[in-house]
Amino acid sequence: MNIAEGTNFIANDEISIALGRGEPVVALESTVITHGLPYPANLELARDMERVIRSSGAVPGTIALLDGQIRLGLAESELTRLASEGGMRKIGARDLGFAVHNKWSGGTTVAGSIFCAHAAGIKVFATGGIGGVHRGVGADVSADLIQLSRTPIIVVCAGAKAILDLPATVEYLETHGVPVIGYRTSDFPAFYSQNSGLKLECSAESPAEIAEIALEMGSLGLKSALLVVNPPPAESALPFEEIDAVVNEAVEEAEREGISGKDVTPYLLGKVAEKTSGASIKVNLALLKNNAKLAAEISIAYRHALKSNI
Ligand code: PSU
Ligand code: MN
Repeated sequence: MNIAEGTNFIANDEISIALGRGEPVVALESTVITHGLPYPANLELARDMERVIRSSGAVPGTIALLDGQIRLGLAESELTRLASEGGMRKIGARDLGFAVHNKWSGGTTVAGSIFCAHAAGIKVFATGGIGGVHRGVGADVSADLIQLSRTPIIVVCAGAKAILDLPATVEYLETHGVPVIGYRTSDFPAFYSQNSGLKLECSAESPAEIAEIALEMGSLGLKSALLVVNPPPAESALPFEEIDAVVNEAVEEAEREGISGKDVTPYLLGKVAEKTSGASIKVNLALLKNNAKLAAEISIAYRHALKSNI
């Protein structure tokens, strides 16, 4: 761990031991639990993701704030609290100082979580979709993108949601030097849909290949994340055109109601779920588990690659 003793950053025993022994650990965010999905789907999901990671042979580490402590690895009762209690904050990397100082509880975003995961020495992180460049003029840009550009960690996601401006998001990643690699695809996935029509330059066929690329980046001293985009499972994916129309309506409603800042993403996610009568939530759950599994496989491959490189 690169974290000073006696700070408000606490890893549970299972994770401390696994990290100490060099065993595979997969970090998970928690804004998807506090702000991304309704109760009880959020709790079911948090448990399922942890279960999938364990059954694939890695240790799951959900990151969240509980009463001002940054926690890595949560007990069942703590996951339940996060999923069901009101007043949970949405915490990005810049909020960590306030959150500890003011004893907040809440979910950490991709930006907040990868900062913590990297500080703890974790190499692989899984989420559903990353934040990105929002649609419209004077666009709101998620801090996830900036944090990805300065955190050396493998991030597994299903691309970004069509609530965002996807071409601008992909462009931003390029400008800021974040490599994007398609897992068995050459198309940037759009979270609910397998394809966005945006082409990728790189793809990988196996977790081992991804692990080797990340090691290569590390030995070169590159400081950015490696963003692995994993399309949602075919059985639950929705057609891009269908979801795009729903999103357009949601974006217009958000503008009309004057929603801004960190409330935009949760508002749009809620509207899309409402308008697809839950179909969006079904894809969301399926792809999160799919990403957790791939992340676990990559974390195992990374450990193998590391050993064979010594
Ligand atoms: N996108 C999703 N679901 C989510 C989020 C994003 O499809 O739950 C959450 C993630 O935690 C992400 C955060 O890091 O929202 C981004 O928020 P913002 O756009 O305010 O940066
Ligand atoms: Mn924002």
